[in-house]
Amino acid sequence: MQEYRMLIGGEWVGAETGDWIESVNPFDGKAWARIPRAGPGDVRRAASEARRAFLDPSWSRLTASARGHLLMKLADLIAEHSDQLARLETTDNGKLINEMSSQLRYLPQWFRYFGGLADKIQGSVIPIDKPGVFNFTRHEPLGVIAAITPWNSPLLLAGWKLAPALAAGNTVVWKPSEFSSVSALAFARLFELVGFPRGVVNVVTGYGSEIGEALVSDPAIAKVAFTGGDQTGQRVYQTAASGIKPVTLELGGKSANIVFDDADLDNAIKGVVSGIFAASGQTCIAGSRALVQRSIYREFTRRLIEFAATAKIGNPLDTSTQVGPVTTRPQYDKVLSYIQIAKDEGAKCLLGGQTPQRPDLEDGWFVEPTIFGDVRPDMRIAQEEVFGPVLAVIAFEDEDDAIRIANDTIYGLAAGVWTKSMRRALLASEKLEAGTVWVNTYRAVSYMSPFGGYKRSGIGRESGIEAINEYLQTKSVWIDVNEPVPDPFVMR
Ligand code: TXE
Repeated sequence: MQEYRMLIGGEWVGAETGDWIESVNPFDGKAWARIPRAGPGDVRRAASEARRAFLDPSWSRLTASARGHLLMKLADLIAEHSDQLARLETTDNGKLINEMSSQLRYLPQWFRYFGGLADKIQGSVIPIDKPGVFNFTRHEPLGVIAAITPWNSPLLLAGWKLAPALAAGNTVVWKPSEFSSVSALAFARLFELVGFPRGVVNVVTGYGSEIGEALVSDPAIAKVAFTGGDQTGQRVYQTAASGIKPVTLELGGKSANIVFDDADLDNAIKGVVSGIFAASGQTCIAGSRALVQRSIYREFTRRLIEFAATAKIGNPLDTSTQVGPVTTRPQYDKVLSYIQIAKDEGAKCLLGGQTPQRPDLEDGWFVEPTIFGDVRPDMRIAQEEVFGPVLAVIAFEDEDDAIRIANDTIYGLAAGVWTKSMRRALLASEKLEAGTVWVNTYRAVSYMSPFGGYKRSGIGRESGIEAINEYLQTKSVWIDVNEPVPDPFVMR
């Protein structure tokens, strides 16, 4: 059993209680590593170390260019270690090695992009309407950022927070998911190797239910950047509100892949499959609803089932595997319970709908790629986030109907549109209530493009230039050179 330690104030430590959590491999259900089970005391120490580091001249007096350079060096180191980190992630969360390797090979770009932005954060000189008075703005870091991350793409989603937060000059306490902390603890070594001052990045591991609130409410924490479920996100938001702390929240969705009757069906089928089965449905942007125009509904579902049925289920460390296990036991139970709910509500199970009956998979948390047809938009399977390989197919009549159904959920993270018509593409991209709209593609993300949710899918944006503003605050500076000082009893 491999043992990992937390990084607090530059020291590698266990939990102060001496407790551990066993990390389980979702492929065989066996514990393979252990991580510290931090308590509120560990969190307090990490937050205060991060605050100390924020004020320490080794970080606060570092030039923005030097800060950016550190992030670039970190990017190179991530690239060097990407294979090793990807294997850790796959062993810990069961997602395909192909998927985790490609995420890890892409991750350095976030650190390069925001590293490059570090010394381009500049205020403005305002031609203020008062003679003899100068006014300019400074964009300053907020202080200590609590980065709370989930288990589905542990390092990628952490990078989306850490890269802009550090580029802006903040320090960080990072709490990865209790289900997938190993790669975070391995990754934390890289900050040391690059030469970040101690305490700039701290990693605490433990159960969200035991340390989440202590972290969010700690007075040293200035802001919370969270990715996870919407119920937890709501709690984090409420706790942050009592300290008047800003948040960025990325909370998942029920994204629609809309297939119009003029679409290239081969491409649309690949897009729909990649949206829901590629990561066993465990992505916030999962296209978990396929909205298909009635005139092509039969042909589309027939071909979709044919294609999805060929997906190879197996060991996620095998590069030929296309569908791996579900990451956590609670998630596995949740997915199976939604399959039952869909059946009970009268949706027609067209593919899958159970665990694969194969001896080599029986210890893992596997669910077959599952497709439900005849789904009505008001069914729970069409409204609630399952976060598993379960697709709901819904028929629509025309453009207005498609948009109405697509927008008829509490979420608004992403949407896909499959059409050859430019008019339909533009119309849909304008009317869809979603932070991302893909036309004739799906699951494309980039460090350059803003990502985030409408409605209950979240607050704020990650990636792209504007993401840096999530980690900055503006100060207005006034300099008055007038002599003598005018009437003190009148506003200037
Ligand atoms: O997530 P949680 P869970 C959705 C998905 C899934 C559901 C539940 O639908 O089925 O959420 O998953 C930490 N204060 N997504 O329970 O609880 C926790 O330790 C502060 C969507 O695993 O949201 C972890 O680090 N933090 C999603 C992080 O929150 C707390 C990704 C996320 O865990 C806390 C994952 C608390 N009180 C799940 N309680 C996406 N948007 O991609 C827990 N945490």
